[in-house]
Amino acid sequence: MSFYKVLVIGEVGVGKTSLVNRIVYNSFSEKYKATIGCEFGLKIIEIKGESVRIQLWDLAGQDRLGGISKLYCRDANGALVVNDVTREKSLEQACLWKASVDENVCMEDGSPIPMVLCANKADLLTQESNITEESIHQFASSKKFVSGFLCSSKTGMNTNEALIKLVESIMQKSKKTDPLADDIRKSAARKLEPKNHQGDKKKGCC
Ligand SMILES: Nc1nc2c(ncn2[C@@H]2O[C@H](COP(=O)(O)OP(=O)(O)OP(=O)(O)O)[C@@H](O)[C@H]2O)c(=O)[nH]1
Ligand SMILES: [Mg+2]
Repeated sequence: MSFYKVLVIGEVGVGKTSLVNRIVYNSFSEKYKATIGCEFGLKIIEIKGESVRIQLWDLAGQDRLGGISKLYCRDANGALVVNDVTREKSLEQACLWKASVDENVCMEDGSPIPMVLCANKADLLTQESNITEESIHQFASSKKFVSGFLCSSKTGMNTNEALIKLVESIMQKSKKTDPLADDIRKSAARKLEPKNHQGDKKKGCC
């Protein structure tokens, strides 16, 4: 079983914790409780016949001001960059988060780690809005994200799709750049085996 570390990043209140809770527990709460430091979620998914263990690092949105910590980025295999479609400048801010990760971590060959844009809170879009699945997809490609999804942590729209797309890209890229790393990840995943949980979210600071 492979093991990947995925960062979940974006501005305060865009819905990062909600996205992780939707992915891990298939649940949603309207209540807002700011994340302090970092929380963790664990999700196992099956991709192309292979079980993949994904550790989601849900970072506090308020932390970008001082630059995303190198410590959080260390050994990250990919990131879900979340923005809130109801906020102006939210897409630009997502790009700043991406740039901040790019400054701190890269693949073995120096290329950027894969990141997927999650344009969240799609359930709040009005009929008049010009934000569409296509416009998000195009914006994401133009800014060098692997892909972009219009999604909703509230309804579950495209949340799993975004994660699967990211993990597929991580798998593809890591096999190309570092075939040995796959064995290391598999051995790391085996060490986590005894827990035997499908979903497990812990609070903590690293
Ligand atoms: N309508 C709607 N509300 C959402 C959605 N996702 C999150 N919210 C709400 O937005 C608020 C903030 O969500 P969080 O998931 O805590 O945001 P966060 O990005 O983790 O915030 P920080 O931890 O402070 O960085 C909460 O009240 C959520 O219920 C969504 O897809 N649709
Ligand atoms: Mg949070």
